[in-house]
Amino acid sequence: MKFGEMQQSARHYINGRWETGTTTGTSENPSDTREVVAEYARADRNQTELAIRAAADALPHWSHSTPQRRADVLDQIGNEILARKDELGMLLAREEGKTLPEGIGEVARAGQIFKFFAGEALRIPGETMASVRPGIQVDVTREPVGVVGIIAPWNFPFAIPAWKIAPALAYGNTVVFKPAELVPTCGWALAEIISRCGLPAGVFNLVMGSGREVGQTLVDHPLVNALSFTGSMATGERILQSAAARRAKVQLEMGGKNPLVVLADADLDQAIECAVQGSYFSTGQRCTASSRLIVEEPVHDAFVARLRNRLAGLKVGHALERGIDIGPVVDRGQLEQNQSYLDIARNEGAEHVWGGELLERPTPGHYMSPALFLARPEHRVAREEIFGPIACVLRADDYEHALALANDTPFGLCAGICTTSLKHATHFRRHAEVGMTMVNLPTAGVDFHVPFGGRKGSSYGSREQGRYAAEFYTTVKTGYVLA
Ligand code: TXE
Repeated sequence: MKFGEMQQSARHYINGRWETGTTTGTSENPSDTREVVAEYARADRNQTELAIRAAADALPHWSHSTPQRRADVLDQIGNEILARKDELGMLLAREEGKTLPEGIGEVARAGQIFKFFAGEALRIPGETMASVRPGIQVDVTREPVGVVGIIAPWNFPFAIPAWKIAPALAYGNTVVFKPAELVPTCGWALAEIISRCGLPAGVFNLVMGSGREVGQTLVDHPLVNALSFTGSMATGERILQSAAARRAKVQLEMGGKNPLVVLADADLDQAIECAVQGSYFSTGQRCTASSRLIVEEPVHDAFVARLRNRLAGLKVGHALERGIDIGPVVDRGQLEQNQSYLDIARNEGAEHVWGGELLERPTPGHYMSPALFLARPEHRVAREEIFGPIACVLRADDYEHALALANDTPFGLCAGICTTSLKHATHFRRHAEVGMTMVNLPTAGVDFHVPFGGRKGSSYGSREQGRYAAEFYTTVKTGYVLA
């Protein structure tokens, strides 16, 4: 099957069968809103419950499957994703609006994640220890946590589901996966590959539909043992409360308002590239985007002038057009939210430097030019996650002031610094209150084999990705034997 170019008809995958929904929806191409990417099935509460029961029924068998079996399945999924990265990348670009190279890159990353966890399935850790009592042996083993509900956002419709589904299956759990409503076809394409890799019925299930109905059913259902969510802070908070009330295990990845500090001794060309890539690529729709550029006084004006020139040269257009730097905003709602922040910024007194206009292109889409403001730390544009191609520059008196500004946020996902000073880079790495730091690199753009996640309002629960994912997708058992 080729998913890249045609209109698709996406169905749920429940208990090993493809099912129509109780209703249908359509997903559209944000680069050309006349184009329907797919007609997709939407589930209600009952249909979601069927998927949850299927996952619960499949658990005893799958949780005792051999590591080799799980490794083979995950490796096969990873191989197929990698072999079809161009076609799937095109589907991603059509449905989410990333540029084609970004889409292909994301799909390749999803494939690598499955292959990484194929290896991890063979390396499930355990410990043996000497007991403090005579004649006793102690060991600590890891077991699957159970049925995992996976609730994904729209901004990485292949990579984020991959980094949740792959470890869930690797460690012997069963899955009910709900993609975001804006990108059901990407979720379905992933499910279509997973459906052909030899998993027993019910081990992996896909249900599409609204957060309020499908998502909330997953959150509230007593058979769902663990919930992995990526999305907005408001939804994450709600999920946390419901999950805690019934003591389900929960892991939340939410927003960011990531700082990129530029010190006076930085290589300014490099700093500008870090800012452009980190703040504006993928249309700024990344939780790791550097939406706060904190620039030390001596280079402030030169940095702003050069960044402005660079922004003026960026090409915004149809995600599949060759040579485009920035695709459209994902949908009308997000575009309106972005535009409202431009008004908020101006009304609060932030100085507009560049961009933010709605753009006309040959195809009707949600296009806007990248925007830059000079802001003060108290401005909302410098405090709230906007999730669009909008960044602000904050002026810092010196390094200490820059660090204080970097940490002055309710978020704590990622922080970057551009400097040639080892002393400042080292200090920053130690004192940035975040889960990930970058030196002379954009804040966005991470490896797939090491932990991903943050502190403060950005994340809750144990880390995703790398071998640290075992923390969430397994539960520990301590065994004592009289020897
Ligand atoms: O997120 P939601 P949305 C931020 C970003 C964006 C805003 C809104 O600022 O503008 O969130 O995006 C499901 N129970 N981020 O509306 O609502 C929902 O269906 C269970 C940042 O897309 O949080 C979707 O599958 N699930 C973020 C997922 O939750 C529910 C990435 C995320 O949707 C639910 C995305 C409920 N009650 C958005 N309500 C990042 N930082 O990466 C919704 N959902």
